[in-house]
Amino acid sequence: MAGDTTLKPTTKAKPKVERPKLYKVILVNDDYTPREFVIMVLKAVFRMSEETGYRVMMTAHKMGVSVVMVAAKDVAETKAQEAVDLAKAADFPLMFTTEPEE
Ligand code: TYC
Repeated sequence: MAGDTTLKPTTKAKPKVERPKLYKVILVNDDYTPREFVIMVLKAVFRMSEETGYRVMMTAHKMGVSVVMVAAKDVAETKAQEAVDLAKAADFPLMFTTEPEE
């Protein structure tokens, strides 16, 4: 019918482009794991060069902790687990943890 207008409800989709939170992998110092072993793990799991591995290891050694990488949650957790598994296999107490970035 003329003049008959049906108004469709307009649903305006709010663009929700929230980036997934990134997670830090953190290397934790201890008194027992040899420095060379820490560097070996950093090179093997995190593809670091000898120089970068040495610097990251020394930061944890001196400061207590050091950020190793920042990645999506699943990647960070998998890498941390791989690194801890290598340490466990060699009977060292070396720890890697993950935490969300602010
Ligand atoms: N503190 C250890 C040592 O003196 C070396 C070490 C460095 C261990 C960093 C863990 O995350 C670490 N042998």
